Amino acid sequence: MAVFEGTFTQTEHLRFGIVIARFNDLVVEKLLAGCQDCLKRHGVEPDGSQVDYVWVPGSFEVAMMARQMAISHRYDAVICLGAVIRGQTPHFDYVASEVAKGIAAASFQTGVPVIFGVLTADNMQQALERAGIKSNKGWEYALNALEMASLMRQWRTGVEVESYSNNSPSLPAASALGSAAVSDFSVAPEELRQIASLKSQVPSEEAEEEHD
Ligand code: INI
Repeated sequence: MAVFEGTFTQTEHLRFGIVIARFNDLVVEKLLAGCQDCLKRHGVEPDGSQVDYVWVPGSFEVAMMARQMAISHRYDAVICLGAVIRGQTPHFDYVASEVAKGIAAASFQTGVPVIFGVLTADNMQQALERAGIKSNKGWEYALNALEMASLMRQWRTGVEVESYSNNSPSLPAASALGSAAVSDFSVAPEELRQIASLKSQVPSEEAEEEHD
């Protein structure tokens, strides 16, 4: 039996990207502060090399940027921060629905955890209550990112160990190597380089035939 579960303690090698929407800045800056506080308390220095920040105009733009960051494979998790507050027009519904769909797609398509840290609220009071007055959702979003980042590292390591142990003690199965294509966004560039290097060590069928 194998159990995969994220931890919150081994954070020194984790990298995070944070996308922040400027719209409703009063709320979003508090979410960001909560997020940074949580990272710091778990050993990730918010002003250090483990965290990058990208600012966008509003929540509508968040998902596109989050996807770019995820595709870059520089980050173990991407955190999206924004606040969508209901107004007098249907604009709220369009923005809220598009950002939710976009963030889910970015995560699903890339295999990188993309945390949905966009608050939706009926009014400013409700939003502020969730951004520091009662609790700070930004703190929770960072916690979710830490857990998912750690889980994905474990998952990748576990899968690699499995493909090694099922076959030759020194080389993974050729079928396992062949399954990782360059177009597969769930494989990090570093892993692809390792796979390419391992592939070059596996004798090709033609080369083996020549020796027969
Ligand atoms: N952007 C938000 O982040 N929150 C909102 O509540 C909001 N509303 O309601 O208008 C909002 N609109 C801007 C939108 O995200 C885009 O930046 C804009 O439409 C340009 O594409």
